[in-house]
Amino acid sequence: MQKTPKGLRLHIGIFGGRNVGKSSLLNALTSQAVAIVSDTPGTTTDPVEKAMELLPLGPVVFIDTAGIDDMGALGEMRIKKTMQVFERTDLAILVTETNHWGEFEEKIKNILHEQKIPFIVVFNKADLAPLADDTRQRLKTANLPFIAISALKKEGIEKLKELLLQTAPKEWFNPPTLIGDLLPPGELAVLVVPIDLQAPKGRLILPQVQTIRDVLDNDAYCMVVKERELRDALQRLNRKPKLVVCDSQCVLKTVADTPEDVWVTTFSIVMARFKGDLPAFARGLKAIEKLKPQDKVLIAEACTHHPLADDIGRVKIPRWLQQYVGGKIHCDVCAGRSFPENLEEYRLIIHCAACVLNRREMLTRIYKAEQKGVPITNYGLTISFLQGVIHRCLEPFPYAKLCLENGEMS
Ligand SMILES: Nc1nc2c(ncn2[C@@H]2O[C@H](COP(=O)(O)OP(=O)(O)OP(=O)(O)O)[C@@H](O)[C@H]2O)c(=O)[nH]1
Ligand SMILES: [Mg+2]
Repeated sequence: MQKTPKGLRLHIGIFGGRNVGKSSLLNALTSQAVAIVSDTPGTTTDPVEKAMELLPLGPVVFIDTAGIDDMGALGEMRIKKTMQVFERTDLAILVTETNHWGEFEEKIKNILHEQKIPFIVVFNKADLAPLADDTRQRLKTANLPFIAISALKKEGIEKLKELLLQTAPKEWFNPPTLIGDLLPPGELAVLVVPIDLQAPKGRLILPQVQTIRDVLDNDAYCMVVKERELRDALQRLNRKPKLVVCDSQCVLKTVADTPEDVWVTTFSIVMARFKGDLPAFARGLKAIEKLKPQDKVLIAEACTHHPLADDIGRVKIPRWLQQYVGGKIHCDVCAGRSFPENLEEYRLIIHCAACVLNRREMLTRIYKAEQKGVPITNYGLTISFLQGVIHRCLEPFPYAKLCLENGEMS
């Protein structure tokens, strides 16, 4: 099974003294009984790892560790293993019991500071006692993000996830490449850019420009053509390109004109991976199959452009959806920075390419949709799906393809 490589997952280490509830917290975060919990201190001996998709962070792996205050010979070995976990931790959770801050907490804090690992202090077992003012004050003075939760009662878990998002290393939100990883140095990509009414005069749009820049940054090269010239341009080449990337609106023709053994995808799909969560969007497509006449769909547009007569979000997608469903679909449009609160009213959210949003903002929108249990996808994926070519377009992204086929979660 194709999964997100471990190296591409954000590693979240859970550290703390024995019996503070680290394993209970792992289970609460993953909603699964992953780790053994007991009131005997020293229950966890070896680190326990659980990979999952944690929206809005995307693919993560949690690592539950043995209590670092463990004593005796066996304890020393455990401490050693726990110490090794720090080395692969991108983001840490320091767990302690409410209002307790002792020698071991101080020790872990120092290790995390030394290794420059961002972390959150979690005061667990808040059901037993509220967090005292002087504890709050102390943490604030030390400038440490903290939260009081109850792993047992599953209280504060959602807030903790939000705090994880805020504390995650910034680089995590800036994936380095659009298509560079699909295109080894020296390889060719063909970019298909239709020049229609919606194309801005005298320039290309941001995803096209970003893709060209990304190709150059990766020491590959590209050819830019309009959809009508693609077939002829491909015939002139003495070597097949590695990849063809097209505008979603000409995906059908591009797929037809590209040899079977050459990858075809769309700028929307590339941007969905770059800006959002491609597997989540691929899963969201399954909701289209279940749409019924009179269902409500939210069309979410991040920028506020003046709608044209044949606007993609307002006219074309609603029209194609209705043809697919065979009846009326109520499409509401939200534009700009505001994202409505009443998401639960919708069967599906179809988002634009999010050129003007950053990755964190887009991931937060996906997270909000997920919290309300509403599937979300984007314009380009929807178009490729409705045109029947989505499987071909997801070939370069096997995990997302699996999500479309199986609704694979992690
Ligand atoms: N009241 C209360 N008890 C909790 C909470 N979280 C965990 N516990 C209890 O604390 C005990 C220890 O929980 P674990 O999750 O095993 O703690 P741990 O930190 O993994 O312990 P070691 O693996 O031994 O280091 C168990 O009896 C849990 O039921 C909580 O939020 N509130
Ligand atoms: Mg444990």
